[in-house]
Amino acid sequence: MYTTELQKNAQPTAVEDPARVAEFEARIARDEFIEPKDWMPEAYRRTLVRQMSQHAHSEIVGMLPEGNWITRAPSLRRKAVLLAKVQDEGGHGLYIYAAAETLGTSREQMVDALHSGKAKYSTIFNYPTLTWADIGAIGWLVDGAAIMNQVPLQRASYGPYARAMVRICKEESFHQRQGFEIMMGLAAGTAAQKRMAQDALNRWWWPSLMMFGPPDDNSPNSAQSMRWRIKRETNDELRQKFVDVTVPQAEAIGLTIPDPDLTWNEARGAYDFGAIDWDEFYAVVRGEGPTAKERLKARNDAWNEGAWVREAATAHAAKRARKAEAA
Ligand code: BYC
Repeated sequence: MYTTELQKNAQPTAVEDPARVAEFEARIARDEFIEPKDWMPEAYRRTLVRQMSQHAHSEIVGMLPEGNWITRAPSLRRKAVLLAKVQDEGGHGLYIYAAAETLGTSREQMVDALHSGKAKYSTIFNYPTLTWADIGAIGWLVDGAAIMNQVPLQRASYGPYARAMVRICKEESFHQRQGFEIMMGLAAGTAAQKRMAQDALNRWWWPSLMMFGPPDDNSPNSAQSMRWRIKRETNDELRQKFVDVTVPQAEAIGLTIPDPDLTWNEARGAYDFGAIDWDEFYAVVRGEGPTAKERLKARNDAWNEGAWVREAATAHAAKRARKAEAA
């Protein structure tokens, strides 16, 4: 389970024309966007399909933990905001699937890989949302981490991916603020509300740090993706930036980051933080996360229950095409 079949099943790379490879490398060095019809090395194409399909799956699976709270949001305003946010995530998934399709892998192939459990999606969405404060913590921390990772992706070398990220980042920034606003309200509320906010922070903090991926010295894809300018900053660099931005936000609303080793390092101008439990990370990547089975079942059920809509839309399109031909 959880191997990247789309990448691993790809045909072995044929010997590529060195002149074309050199021209491609030169375009990357000039910071030009690579577009769908441009020549590109097969390994570059495979890396993009791998990362982009995982990214799209994360957006779609990521709708589930928050979708779980739409009917239980504490006010009409909160319900409207959460509904809009969850819809945005669905839209993000669709932009990224569409961008990934320009690389020659069909949406059906990508979605099949998700539904059969072969594809990866972000570890963070395999944790449960137990209280309303979790919705605040997801917006604040998970969307906050996502923005940190996605801002540099706006300059990824593949044009359709980079352009999809521009709109996504704008929407994510609204998501982050709505989450922080929920946490701010709870932290300034009754003692029980403040405890609920702190409990959510305690449970989401470490998984949020894991979202950035393994440490740089154990990240097999980073070096090549940095050379190709798909990734512009490493997993550890982005994780550090996230910690540095988020700690003062927690302090501002009177919550405590659950890390006794967290200290400001004057010399580095950054926070030192405690050790991440990488065993937990790899277990969740292997599909052993607390809600992994539930998430996969929910996606498969949604797909199966929506079959009639796809069939009706296809039949309608065929009817319109026949009418247009006859006219
Ligand atoms: N979870 O060599 P590495 C959102 C895998 S959704 C699972 O560092 P890379 C939102 C990695 O795939 C937005 N797997 O890889 C939605 C690789 O395995 P494969 C989520 C992970 O690609 C709803 C292996 O570990 N954001 O914002 O250079 C509600 C080695 O890693 C994870 C994205 O998807 C993980 N956390 O770097 C709220 C960002 N980390 O593929 C919010 C797009 C690593 O070789 N993706 N792995 O079998 C990326 O930026 C990069 O792919 C990563 C990993 C930084 C995640």
